[in-house]
Amino acid sequence: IDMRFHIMTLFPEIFNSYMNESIMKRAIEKGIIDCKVYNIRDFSENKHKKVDDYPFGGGAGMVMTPQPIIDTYKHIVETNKIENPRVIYLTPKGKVHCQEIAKKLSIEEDVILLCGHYEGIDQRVIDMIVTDEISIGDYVLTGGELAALVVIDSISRLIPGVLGQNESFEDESFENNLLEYPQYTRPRVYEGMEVPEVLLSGNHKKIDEWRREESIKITKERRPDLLDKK
Ligand code: 6GU
Repeated sequence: IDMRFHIMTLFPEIFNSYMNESIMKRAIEKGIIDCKVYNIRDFSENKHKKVDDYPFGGGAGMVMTPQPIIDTYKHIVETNKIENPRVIYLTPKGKVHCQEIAKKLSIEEDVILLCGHYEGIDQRVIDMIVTDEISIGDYVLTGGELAALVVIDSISRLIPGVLGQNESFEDESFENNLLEYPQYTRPRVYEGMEVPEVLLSGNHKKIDEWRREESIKITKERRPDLLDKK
């Protein structure tokens, strides 16, 4: 197994359908990746299995308490014999996720993802175990679960063998800070709309040139910030 994901969450069911479908399912069956989900509530020592409490200093909402989270973390590290794991806390306060971060994480053996809920988690958890705080964009979600799935997906598809021969990631959007060129398939004419002539020419040098020009054009229009990064 090349990569093991360990997800800490209060809503473990969210991950089931995703992990049992399509490319992720295939990668798990092939033994390239593994994904374990841990319910933080199972580790609560409170008699009512409580996992949150009021914020000191007052304010709206609830804060996740340290004990169940830290005990879940210890369980993960001990049962899987992990040494210095990356622990990613999904939060809108985090660094905005991108292809470069996905690439860096794809060389790890174990990645622990911590999904927050309510108004967040006690800062001491972050200070004790969190190595990276990641956001998936400038909007607010109800919890970190969808963000964890986005991060897991973006990492998984970079691990050799996860994508098939025909799903290469080498010349697509963001790998070269360019948006993708337009794609066409059969039929050659649909509702009177034709496929660009150059794509039918068989001249691969011309086709590559056309695609590169189209990529630059669309990137200039939609994401000029990417061109500055190049
Ligand atoms: Cl990682 N969590 C939440 N709750 N909202 C978000 C987010 C994460 N990233 C963007 N919005």
